[in-house]
Amino acid sequence: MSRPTIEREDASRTPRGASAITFPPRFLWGTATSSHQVEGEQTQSDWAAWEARRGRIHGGDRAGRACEWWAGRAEEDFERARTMGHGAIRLSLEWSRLEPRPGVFDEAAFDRYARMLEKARAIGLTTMVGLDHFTLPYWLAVRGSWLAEEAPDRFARYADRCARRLGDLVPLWTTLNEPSVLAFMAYVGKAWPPGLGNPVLGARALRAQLVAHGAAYHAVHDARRDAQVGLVLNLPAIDPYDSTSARDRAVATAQDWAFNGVVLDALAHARLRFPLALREESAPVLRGPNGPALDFVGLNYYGRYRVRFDARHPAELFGRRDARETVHTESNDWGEIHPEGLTRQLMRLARAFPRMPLYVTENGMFDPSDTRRPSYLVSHVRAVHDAIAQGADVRGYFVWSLIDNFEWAEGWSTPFGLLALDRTTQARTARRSADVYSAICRANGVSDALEA
Ligand code: IFM
Repeated sequence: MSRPTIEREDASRTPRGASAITFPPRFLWGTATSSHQVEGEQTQSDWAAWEARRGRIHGGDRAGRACEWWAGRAEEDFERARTMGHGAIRLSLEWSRLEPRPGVFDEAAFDRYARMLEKARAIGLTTMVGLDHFTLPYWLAVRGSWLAEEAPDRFARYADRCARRLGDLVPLWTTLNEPSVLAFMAYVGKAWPPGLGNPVLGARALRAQLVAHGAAYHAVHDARRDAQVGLVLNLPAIDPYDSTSARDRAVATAQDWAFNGVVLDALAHARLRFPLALREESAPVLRGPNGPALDFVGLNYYGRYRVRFDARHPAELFGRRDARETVHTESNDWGEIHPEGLTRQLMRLARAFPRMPLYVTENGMFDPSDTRRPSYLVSHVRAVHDAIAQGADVRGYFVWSLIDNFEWAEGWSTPFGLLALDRTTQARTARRSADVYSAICRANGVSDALEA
C-alpha cells in the first residue's frame, strides 16, 4: 500500500443549506502543537534516542530541525497565527530541556520559553501550556520511563518548578497529553519508546500517568493558587461494526472501557478500577478541593473506530478495528471521519464532570492535498456547537495543527498543518484550510459566506 492513504469518500461534507452558527463571546479559537514535534534541536529525550535507532520511524525520518521553534521561529509562527485571526495557541514544554539531569534545571531554557510566552501574550494569543507531551527526559527513560517508581513524584517536582518560573505567563496549564494513547503505543505496543509490547505494563503506565497528573495538579496549585490546570484526553468514538451483533457490541464496550472509560472513571471518582488495579482502589491524589483534580478537561478527537469481534486479536480484547473507511497509514489509524462522535464525547465529558469547562484541545486530519480538511474542520466546528447547544460548557477549539510537524513514528509523512512547511527552506505556505479556519475564527462561528 502506498503511504499515506486516505480511503473513503468525504463523509464530513457539511449538508447543503446548513445554517450559520455563532459561538459564545470569548470562545477561544486556536491551534495546537507540541515541543518535540515543532521545536527542533532536541537531543536529550527518549524520543531523540528512539529516532536514532534503525527502523523506528517511517522512512528513517528524524525530527531534526523540525519547524525551528527553538531556534527562533516560534515567534514568527505566533505572528502568523494572529494574522490569521486566531486567539489562542496550545504548546508544550520539553521536560528534557528544562531538567536535563535529575533535579538540575536549565535557567536558559526557562528563559527561552518565557520569551515565547511573552511574545504570545504581547500579540494577544492566549496560551495553553502542556507540562509534557509524550516525551521523557532520557535520564528517566533509562530508569524505566513511566514504570519507574519515582516518575510521578519527579513529574510533580518539575511541575512545581515550571509553575513558579513561568506561572505569570500561563493562563491555562495542562499536565499530560493523551495518557491512554501513550500507554497503548509505547507500553502495550512497540511503536513508541520504550516499546515494551506488554498490555500489563500498559495498564501500569496508564496508572502512573494518572497519579502523575494528580500530583502535578496539586504541585501547580501549591505554587500558584490562581492556576487553571487540566488534563488532555484522546477519546475516540468506539462503536460496534454491526450494532445488531452482541459480540461486536461486547468488544466495542470492552475497548471503550480500556481506552476511554477507565480514565474518565478514575478522574471523576478518584479511584482506580480494572485494568488499572486488580481490585478497586481509591486514589486520593485525583481529588481536588471541590471534586476531581481538574479545573478543565481537554478533549482530543479525530474520529471513530468501528470494531468487529475477532477471536484472533486477544491483545485488542478480541476486537478488530475495521480500517476500510478510516484515515490511516500502514501503521496508524485516526479513525473514520465522524463529527457526531465529537458531540457525543463532549456530552460524555459534560455528564462525567458536571459544570466543568471543556476545551477541544486537538481536532484535525492529515490531508496532503488539503481537499478534505476544509470540510472536516467545518463539520467538526458544527459538532462542537451542537454540544454547546446541548449544555456542554465548551470554551475553546484548537486545530491540530498550526503547521506540518514531526508525527512520531510516521515521521514527516502525515501533514496535519494549516500551514505547509518546506523543510529545506523553512518556508510556510497557507493551505486553503488555513483560510477556512481563519474565516471561522473571525466570524466566531460558521458564517453564511463561509457556507456558500
Ligand atoms: O501529532 C499528534 C499529537 O502529538 C497528539 N495527538 C494526535 C496528533 C495527531 O496524530
